[in-house]
Amino acid sequence: MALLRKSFTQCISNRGLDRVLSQIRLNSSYEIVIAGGGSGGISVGARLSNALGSGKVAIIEPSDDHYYQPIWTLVGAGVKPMSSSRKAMKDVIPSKATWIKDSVAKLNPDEKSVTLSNGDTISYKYLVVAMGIQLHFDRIKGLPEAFETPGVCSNYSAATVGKTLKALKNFKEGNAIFTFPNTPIKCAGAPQKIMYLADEFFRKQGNRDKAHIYFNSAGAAIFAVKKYAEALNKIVASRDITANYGLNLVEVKPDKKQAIFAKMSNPEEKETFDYEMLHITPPMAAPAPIRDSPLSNEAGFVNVDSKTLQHTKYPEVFALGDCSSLPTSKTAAAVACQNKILATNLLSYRENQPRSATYDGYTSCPLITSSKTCIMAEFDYDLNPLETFPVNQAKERRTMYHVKATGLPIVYWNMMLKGRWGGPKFYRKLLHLGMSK
Ligand code: FAD
Ligand code: UQ1
Repeated sequence: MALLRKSFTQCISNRGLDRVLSQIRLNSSYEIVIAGGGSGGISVGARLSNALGSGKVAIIEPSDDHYYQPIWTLVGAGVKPMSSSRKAMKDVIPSKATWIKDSVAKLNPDEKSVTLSNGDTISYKYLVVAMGIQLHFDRIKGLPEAFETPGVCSNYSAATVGKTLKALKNFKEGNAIFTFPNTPIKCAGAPQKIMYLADEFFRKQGNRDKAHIYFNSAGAAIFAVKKYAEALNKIVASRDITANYGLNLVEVKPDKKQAIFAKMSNPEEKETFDYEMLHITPPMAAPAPIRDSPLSNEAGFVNVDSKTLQHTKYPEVFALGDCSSLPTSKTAAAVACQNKILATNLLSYRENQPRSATYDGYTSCPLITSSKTCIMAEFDYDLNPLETFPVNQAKERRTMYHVKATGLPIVYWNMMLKGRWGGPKFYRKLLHLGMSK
């Protein structure tokens, strides 16, 4: 025993603790490794493991919970409970896939491996990157601490969405400000959806006349697609909301209840607003392991072909969702289409066949305008509307609200995460029989 201890100590001192530990770390290998178990990772993981059987696909995901983030707009306004957005990760990991419960620390595409945060190395033949987009509350001075104070909230994270309803209920009078940052974000409609729900909430609460509602956006317009922007501008005007463009939130001073915005035209120039309620959409960026890897483009996102979803330099790597360079609006609806196209193309590539599936940039943003109505925006890479239903979807509709609030969660949990929902294209074709869509 003494001899064993002596040689072990000697071994450590000779080689260094790190090297000894690295030799007892796991080095496993899977045919397909998926980095991230969110909407993209689980849906594409289900398709691939259904096609290839057990033991071929591994999903690397650190979280215990999987969230259906699109419902957080309604959770924030108190229309749906938080529990409706959450399932245990173990219950959504596809039964034929292996769950590696850790996070990716480093992507090594030249070695066809990833390094986990515990130091293990996982090798792959094919890699799917589905790590989402990272929230950066820390890039606003005074945050995240200001979330501890009254009135400051955000629907964008599981930790802060519960504060939105509190802020709405406690609102007496003053400014209610809804921000939009100067970076790419997921669901570009969400910063204003909660504003329309707040307007309705204050009307019901009886203090709408005491509220001044501001949409302070670093962007230049209410929405990127003209057809829907025109409808939304009318709603903003009819609800007595003030929209300010080119204003980027840079600091929150909770002691004075002030929000400080820099002008996009001249960031040195600042404008200060008093607030009673401040709903923050934070700046966002690609996750650090992607930004720091050779897989990223200049903006930090995984550089994939916009039609095939295959990496432009590493053909065994594919990406989908918010972490990808795909030049469309980052939504779960887009991921619905992308997961089918990615799985088809990866399986073709694996069989040395041409990549036959082509992505047109389909994305959708159900713009909730009250707890009963919704404008169902759907569009492609060229910002042309690509609507599923044979009605004018720029109109506020009750039917679309029910599609969003009741129908789509059912589709998400029961079909998309099981690899059986590739977006509404089939229904669009069916409902537009005889028309060009
Ligand atoms: P995510 O679903 O965010 O998943 C990323 C996963 O990667 C996470 O599970 C994360 O834990 C994991 N991960 C991160 N880093 C690592 C790492 N280093 N290693 C391993 N795993 C990692 N979309 C719509 O279609 N309609 C809507 O109405 C809508 N509304 C929204 C409202 C809000 C408030 C929010 C926040 C989002 C909304 N979205 C909506 C957007 C939608 O949720 C996202 O676009 C979608 O979830 C993107 O899927 P993803 O797989 O790319 O990323
Ligand atoms: C969609 O397919 C989808 O996937 C389940 C969503 O998930 C969040 C959506 O929000 C939307 C809008 C779509 C598109 C589907 C229809 C019927 C418009």
